[in-house]
Amino acid sequence: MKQFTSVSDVKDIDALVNSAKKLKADPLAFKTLGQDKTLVLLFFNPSLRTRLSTQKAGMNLGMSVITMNAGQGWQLEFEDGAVMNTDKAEHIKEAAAVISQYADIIGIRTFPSLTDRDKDYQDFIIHNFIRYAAVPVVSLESAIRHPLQSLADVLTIEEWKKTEKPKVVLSWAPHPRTLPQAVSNSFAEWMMAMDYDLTITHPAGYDLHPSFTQGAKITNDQKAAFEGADFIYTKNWSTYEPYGQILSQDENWQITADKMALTNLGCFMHCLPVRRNVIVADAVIDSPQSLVIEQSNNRTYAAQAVLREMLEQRF
Ligand code: SN0
Repeated sequence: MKQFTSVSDVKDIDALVNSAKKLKADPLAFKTLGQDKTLVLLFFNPSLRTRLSTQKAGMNLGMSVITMNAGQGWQLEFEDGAVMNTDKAEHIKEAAAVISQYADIIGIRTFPSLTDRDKDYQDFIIHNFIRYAAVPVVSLESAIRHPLQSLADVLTIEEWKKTEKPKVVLSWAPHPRTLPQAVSNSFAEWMMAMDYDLTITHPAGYDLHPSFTQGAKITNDQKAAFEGADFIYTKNWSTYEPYGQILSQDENWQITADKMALTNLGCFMHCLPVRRNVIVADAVIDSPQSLVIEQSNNRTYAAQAVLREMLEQRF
């Protein structure tokens, strides 16, 4: 695997999920695989789980890990042929090539602008890193996808599902800020790749880009969507069309115990961080049906499975 930015970078999803399962059972089974190798993690945006779980994953494989908050020093230039006489001090061509001198694998987190849809949906920053880096690149959440989160979510569903093809519902819920579509886009494409029964529910105007949701059932009726569900995956996102807007803050979309009662004793999932009593009621996130901490735990093994593949050069 030369890059990990989306489910389409994965040749054999079942093998990757199985590898993550095995690493969870025995996290130090490959503790010398990454000896004398360096993982450099660059964060252009804040992170708690991704930062710590990916570091832990690298450490479990015996790698040295360097983590850096990027974007707080000088700004990078990404445009080809730019005349660099403004505020951008270094071009991505040099930056990615230089980091490749120190790193055997590079991880990058970068949020979308939510103002320039074309640039965001080209996944401009991560693809420029891939273009100019000499080593494999892992997405730690890009402008439009969060594949390590989705792999951890698949692992969690595989562990908790009661039927071969569970009914999974991705439900929008309200949030006070304008958030990316990345987690939801990625979740939808990984659910389809796993061939689960996926329903997406959101208020009118919140359709995700169809390239991520093709094949899913889509409804504006949240309660109907919840009927018989095995998993409720909740996430807020801002609109795709018009881009990056908040059209609704309707608290009737919050995940409550009444709504969970419509499900097939369904589990509650969220990638975190979550706004309690805005996105989800305390009674739901604090219930035994809530898998949020287990999802976070599985982030380590998702990252470890991906790093393992890269270290073994299986691409
Ligand atoms: C990010 C997102 O993509 O929605 C990261 C999720 C893994 N979430 C937030 O930025 C939430 C911040 C907030 O103010 O609640």
